[in-house]
Amino acid sequence: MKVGIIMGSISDMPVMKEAIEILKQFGIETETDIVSAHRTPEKLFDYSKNAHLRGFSVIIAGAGGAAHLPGMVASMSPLPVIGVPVKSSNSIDGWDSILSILQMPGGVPVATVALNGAKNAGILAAQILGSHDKNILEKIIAYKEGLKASVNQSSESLKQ
Ligand code: RP5
Repeated sequence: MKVGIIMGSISDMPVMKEAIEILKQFGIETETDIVSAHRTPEKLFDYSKNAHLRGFSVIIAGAGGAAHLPGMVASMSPLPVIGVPVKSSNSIDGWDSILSILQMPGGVPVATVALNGAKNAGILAAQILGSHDKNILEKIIAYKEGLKASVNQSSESLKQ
């Protein structure tokens, strides 16, 4: 089981590396590549059509601007696709990326996370794998316990 992480440009990497890092923390194998919907359409087609045959279970796709990458992957792949809107320009505050990824037509879902939300994309991918892998599920449970402990610790520190 491995997660495919793709992005439209190397300039998306500072955001997308958070997905790679959190999946590494969960001990989940990833493979990262640059696939541009507009600049490498043949590669997009090949990647989307073959990802499930190459052992991927989930695809995380990040892009900015006219961010058609996640939706186009979802149109051709049977795998769940998680879309990460990347804030790549300041012109309209990332709304271009968000709306391009979020507003998919019925029948072709993309699970869209927050703007620059690559960490959550990684966690969601782990949860999808964890739904049928006990080992990963245990790690997700421990991760959530860690979140709770950290909030409780902050709360306690206010009382001292
Ligand atoms: C999108 O355009 C990429 O996903 C990136 O977010 C944005 C800018 O790409 P570069 O011009 O930096 O290659 O396709």
